[in-house]
Amino acid sequence: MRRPIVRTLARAAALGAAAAALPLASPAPVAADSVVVGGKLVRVADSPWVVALSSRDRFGGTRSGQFCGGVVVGRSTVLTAAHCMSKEVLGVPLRRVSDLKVIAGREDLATNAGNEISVSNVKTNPEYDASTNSGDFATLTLAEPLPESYVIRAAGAGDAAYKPGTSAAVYGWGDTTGRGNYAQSLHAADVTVLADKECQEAYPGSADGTYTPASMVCAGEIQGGRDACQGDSGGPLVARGKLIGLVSWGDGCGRAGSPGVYTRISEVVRVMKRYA
Ligand code: 4AZ
Repeated sequence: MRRPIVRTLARAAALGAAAAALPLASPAPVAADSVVVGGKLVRVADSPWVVALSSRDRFGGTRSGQFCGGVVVGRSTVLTAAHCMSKEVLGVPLRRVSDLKVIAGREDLATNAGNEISVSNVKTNPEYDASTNSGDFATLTLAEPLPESYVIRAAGAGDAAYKPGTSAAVYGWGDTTGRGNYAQSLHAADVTVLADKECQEAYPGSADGTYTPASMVCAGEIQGGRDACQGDSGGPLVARGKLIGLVSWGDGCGRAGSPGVYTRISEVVRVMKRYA
């Protein structure tokens, strides 16, 4: 179904919090190849740049208020998806969310490991277009800096990490089945960077969005399987040890012929320089 991604995410995140309160209620089988459909559990110590965005006021406390992902690109700078800051996701305008936090160093959302850091400023990309999904990023400024060791390098334009066929990994606490089963602990899935032509054929333009090579990159397995899903938005796609994308959109999760679409980081870097 082609539904507005952002509304689905907000509703799903709330449901996820409720489901997590009953961990034994209905343990859905996770297909071996189906995260962050088709993913595996990973240690945040091995990927310290992955962070959770949290608002307990909006999403409840069971999973630390997690509703989106993010990635540390500077000691005080986190990137996420622009759509994560929208009223559709938050349920209220961003200015009404008084407890927005970045959670670093916590793989299990049921614990209080790591750090919760207040966000002192949010800047949504002025070029974000919600109708095509192009330019889907926002920068968060942290009230206190993280250690330098948390920062991941961004892959610039022309970096080999963007080459079709490159192995990449996507990280998040989102839906692991496409049926509203939100992860309690951090997952990652291996996906392949696809050629722009394949992405354009998959998304020539619909209510979901339009694949735009200049500002997007797509990844997955053309036969379906491993993919990002609801709740992973804003989280990192990493290849060759560098950040190449932010989880942005797609038609469902892990469907054959519907790869995950990511905000292209080289474009984020370009736009950030322009507005710096
Ligand atoms: C979402 O709704 C979403 N399969 C994120 C990623 C993908 C689809 C939907 C990619 O936030």
